[in-house]
Amino acid sequence: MTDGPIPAEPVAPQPSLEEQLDRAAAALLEARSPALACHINPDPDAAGSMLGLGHHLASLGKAVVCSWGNQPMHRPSWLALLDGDAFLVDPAGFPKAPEVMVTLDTASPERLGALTPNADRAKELIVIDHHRTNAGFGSILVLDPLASSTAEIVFRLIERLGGDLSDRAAACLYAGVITDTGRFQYEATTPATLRVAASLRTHPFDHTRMAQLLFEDSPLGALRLLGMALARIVLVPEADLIWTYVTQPDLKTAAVGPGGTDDLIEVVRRAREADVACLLRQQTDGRFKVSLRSKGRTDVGALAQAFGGGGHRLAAGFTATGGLEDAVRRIVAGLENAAGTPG
Ligand SMILES: [Mn+2]
Repeated sequence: MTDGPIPAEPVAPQPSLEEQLDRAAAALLEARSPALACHINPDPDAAGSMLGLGHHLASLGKAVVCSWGNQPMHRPSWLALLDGDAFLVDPAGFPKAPEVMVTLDTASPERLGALTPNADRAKELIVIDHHRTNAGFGSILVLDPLASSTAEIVFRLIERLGGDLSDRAAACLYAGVITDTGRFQYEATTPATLRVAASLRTHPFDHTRMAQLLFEDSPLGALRLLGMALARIVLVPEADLIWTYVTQPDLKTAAVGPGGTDDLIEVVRRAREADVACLLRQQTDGRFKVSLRSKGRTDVGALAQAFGGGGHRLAAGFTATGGLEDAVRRIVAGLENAAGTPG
């Protein structure tokens, strides 16, 4: 039975989204010192939606703190674009029991890492997210699985909060939107997304420099590592899959640090011959972190969920526990089963 077809989960729009946005805005307008957190190892949507909201709340006179639950916090090079030094604190400096806490782009409390207990103790917990896998938590849930990015939802929240959007807040949200839409390429990019982006772009931040720092700022080692991963790429036609991997020794050879493997999947997924691209990256504990991408025919979100992970329909991931070969075997079996399922 465990090898049976993976059911596709219906994506239901939140019927009370507008109401929840209103409730979130009201709670934030009441709050004196809102505490904002995003998921561990933040991407630009996580950090950008957090700091964008942070800048705006600060401009409304709030004492804002922002953090994420990695210890130590590694600050990616693009973080400087978001200008958040005034609010960013280590998890240890984050309020233990915030009056009002907001989580951004965080699909489950566990994704808060070291800040999970703080969320448990928060009096009001506002959850702003667009992950379909978010089962719902917090006291005010602003979940829109159809939104391109959490930043797009924050833009709508800021409209309700009132006040002028600052250039800094606009830059933060724009970083989130362009990253999570793959520069307006992915399925979730709607006319509404483009209108939000157009509105953000009326602010005079340097979007060209932002795009360079977000998408074209690879250290040489990351390109060497890409070369290794591409050299060993495998096509599995019966599963409509192309896959490759990188190991910890590869990272040493290429002198690549944390985050240096984040863009590899974006190149692997370009292969014409397969719908699904898979990259397995060995972590320091030996386990492989699996990234999955589909061009549209496969629900890799459902596949990742079946393996204890999560994500979106066309972009998802999980952590494999049984080693490289076992993981690939299970992915191939899962894809072959899914292909045999009508619809
Ligand atoms: Mn996101």
